[in-house]
Amino acid sequence: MSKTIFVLNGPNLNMLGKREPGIYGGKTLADIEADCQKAGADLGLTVDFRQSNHEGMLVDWLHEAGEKAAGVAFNAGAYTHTSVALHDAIRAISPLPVIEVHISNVHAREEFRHKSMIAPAAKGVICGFGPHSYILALQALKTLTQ
Ligand code: CA2
Repeated sequence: MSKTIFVLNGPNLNMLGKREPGIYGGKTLADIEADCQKAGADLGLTVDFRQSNHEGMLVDWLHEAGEKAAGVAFNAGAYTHTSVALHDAIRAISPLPVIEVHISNVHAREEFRHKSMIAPAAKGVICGFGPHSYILALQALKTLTQ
């Protein structure tokens, strides 16, 4: 049976492709989901792709992943830089591998994006490769869960 990977997306990622294409590119979140579904199928993984603007919903989904998933690719959006709750939720589902994902290179941007609250709890971090960051995370999770 194929393993399930949760791909979780935080606030404002539903706006991708509609605003600020200079930073995040022209793809919509639906385009990125389609790419993840294809890559997941090629890797023999089942992808459960979700987005919420609400921190508590992301906490609930991480807890759900702890019961149902083999790993998580997690773009927490701006909550990356602020959320102790998401840090704690990732630790609460340990040792489930959670990979922090960003479309942009957060280290080449404003100072406030250089700090991640979730990176210390995550298995690893992938950022700066545009939407391909998600595919790299799925490939890493395939290897980690074999
Ligand atoms: O680069 C990433 O993937 C980010 O997680 C994207 C977040 C940002 O807060 C993080 O620092 C880095 C922003 C999500 C998308 O926000 C939009 C804002 C306006 C228009 C379109 C998207």
